[in-house]
Amino acid sequence: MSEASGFRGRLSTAPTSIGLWSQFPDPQLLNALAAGGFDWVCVDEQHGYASAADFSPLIGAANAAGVDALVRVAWNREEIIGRALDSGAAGVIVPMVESPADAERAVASSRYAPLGRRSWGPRRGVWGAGPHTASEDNDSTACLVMVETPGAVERVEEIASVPGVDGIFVGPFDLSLAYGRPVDELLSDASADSPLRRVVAACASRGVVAGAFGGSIERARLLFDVGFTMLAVATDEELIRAAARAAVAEASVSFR
Ligand code: 3PY
Ligand code: MG
Repeated sequence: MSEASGFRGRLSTAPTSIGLWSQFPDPQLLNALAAGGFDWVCVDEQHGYASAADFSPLIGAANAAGVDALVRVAWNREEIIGRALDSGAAGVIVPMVESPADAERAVASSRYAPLGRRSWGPRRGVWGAGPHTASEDNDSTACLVMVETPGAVERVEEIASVPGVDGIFVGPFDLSLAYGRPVDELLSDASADSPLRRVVAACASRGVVAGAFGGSIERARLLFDVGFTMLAVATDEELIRAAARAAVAEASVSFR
């Protein structure tokens, strides 16, 4: 692999980055929200409303606003990761990675030979966009693996050491379920041996990015305080619900 470029390069050099988690499969909506100035958006195939047919229009809409688009794929499977990247995603976030072998599978699915076994067949913005080679794609495409189980935390140093893993992305909700601890307690755990601190330390020592899903500014702040630098600070659904509540509250005061 040569120098990191494109999104992968930006991710590795940015001191912090803020992202929007996208649940709705609506390109116009994503374009409007991305234009708010996020560094990246992530289309959530695992728990959002989008499926593979929505990827290209959603990614194109984010890119039209000048924003990189990732896909959190539904599962760690070659054909799902391949379809997301073929659709123009700048990278993938792969859920429920529990071991170095899982991480190696995610990397292999994200990279063309000789670094992996991704199959050639990009769909969007490639044929008309000037030179585009497999090695350029390998250099610019990010692979982030999700740590969201206690077993993964126990092996996070090994997972972060897998060549081609660009970052660890924590799913605090699944992690809190698996530990049987409320999510906000987990996020506020300031002890030296807290699971989140262990993830951040593993990332720092291996030189990979420490990312996490916050879903709100308050939770993103807790994650930032622990040392996470790539933060999903909002979801489209919550932003819209909050804006609707605020509009109704203001209108009610003024007009009811
Ligand atoms: C989690 O918190 O488990 C996530 O996967 C965020 O979507
Ligand atoms: Mg999760």
